[in-house]
Amino acid sequence: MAAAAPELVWIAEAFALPGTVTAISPLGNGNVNDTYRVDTTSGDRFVLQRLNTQVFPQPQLVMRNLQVLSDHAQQRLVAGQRWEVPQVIPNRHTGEPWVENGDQFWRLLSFVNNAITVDAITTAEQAGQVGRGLGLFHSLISDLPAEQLADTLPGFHITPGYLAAYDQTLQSTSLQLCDRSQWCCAFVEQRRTLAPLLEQAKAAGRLQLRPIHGDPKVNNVMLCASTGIAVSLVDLDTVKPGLVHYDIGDCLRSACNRLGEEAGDGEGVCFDLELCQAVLEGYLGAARASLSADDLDHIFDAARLISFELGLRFFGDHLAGNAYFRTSRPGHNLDRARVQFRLTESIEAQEAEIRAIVDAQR
Ligand code: GN1
Ligand code: MG
Repeated sequence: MAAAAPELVWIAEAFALPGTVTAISPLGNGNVNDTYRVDTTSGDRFVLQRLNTQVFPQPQLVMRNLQVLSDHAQQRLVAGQRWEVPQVIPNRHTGEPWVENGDQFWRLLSFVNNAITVDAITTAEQAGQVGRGLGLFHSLISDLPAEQLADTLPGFHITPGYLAAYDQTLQSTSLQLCDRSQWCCAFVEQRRTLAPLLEQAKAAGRLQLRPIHGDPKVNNVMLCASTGIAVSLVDLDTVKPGLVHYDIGDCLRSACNRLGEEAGDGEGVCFDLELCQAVLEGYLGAARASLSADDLDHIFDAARLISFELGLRFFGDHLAGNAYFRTSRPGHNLDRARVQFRLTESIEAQEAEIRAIVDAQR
């Protein structure tokens, strides 16, 4: 057995695994949950995750959504189509889809075999597959009644809420703001009026609530290791009713930034139009039928707003002492914020070109 913390082995084996555990190793680069790969004597692999219950205070609801989604998608999948929805492995003692250990909440999911993820896109083909993956996911869940899904994270992607929280933090912080932070403050001030854009379009009836993924950044799309095609969208904690624009914006902001989210303090970050075109072709090729003219009109706004929003969330968390996003060095969330703000600037500077790419797909 490779070295694995005995506590982790105990937790993994509390689930109804075939065989016993042979190895447990950290998996992926999530900012919120803890994720491990579990290997077993049966040869099957699994994904073990500790949910961050500060972020998801009702983890049972997260698991119920996952079950609803997975049941629905299984019925909708066409025979022969390679698309995988992670399956939940039950607790071997209680049958529940989780194991609790003190105040820790754990789950075990099936592993998507022969598939990879990338933290930053390098080719237009990958970008096209990431877009197609999101489009397939949206079309699979488009007829899942939104009311069957619980809201696992109230306020998620409601930009005015993040702005209000940021204002409060800024008022109460005793941090001496460095030049780089002051640049971020000025950046937010200049874009304050953007914040309610998507929420206003929703209130005006131009955009409708639908089931969404909530977090479809590039490294949550799994690509077949042999063919490169998208085969799964993982990290389903934030599946809930929302605007597909949150997803489209999140997919674009992460896929069209070749330097990735961890690009130092943002120097050189830009929004790549070739990748944008590929993402949208892939996405619309799979999901075009469910989008209205109003939906298409708001794609540019979505890309700009979700980049800005994530920058605001990172910056707010930096000011608040890094309570939400996991960090690995001082100033990490400030750097991440500046990456997203540089990306926002680049999106703004290319508004006409981005709108033209959308218009060419109508
Ligand atoms: C968080 O945990 P992870 O890395 O999948 C966050 C997303 C952000 C993302 C940025 C529940 O996702 O909203 O876009 O970091 N998830 C939550 O990397 O807040
Ligand atoms: Mg996530």
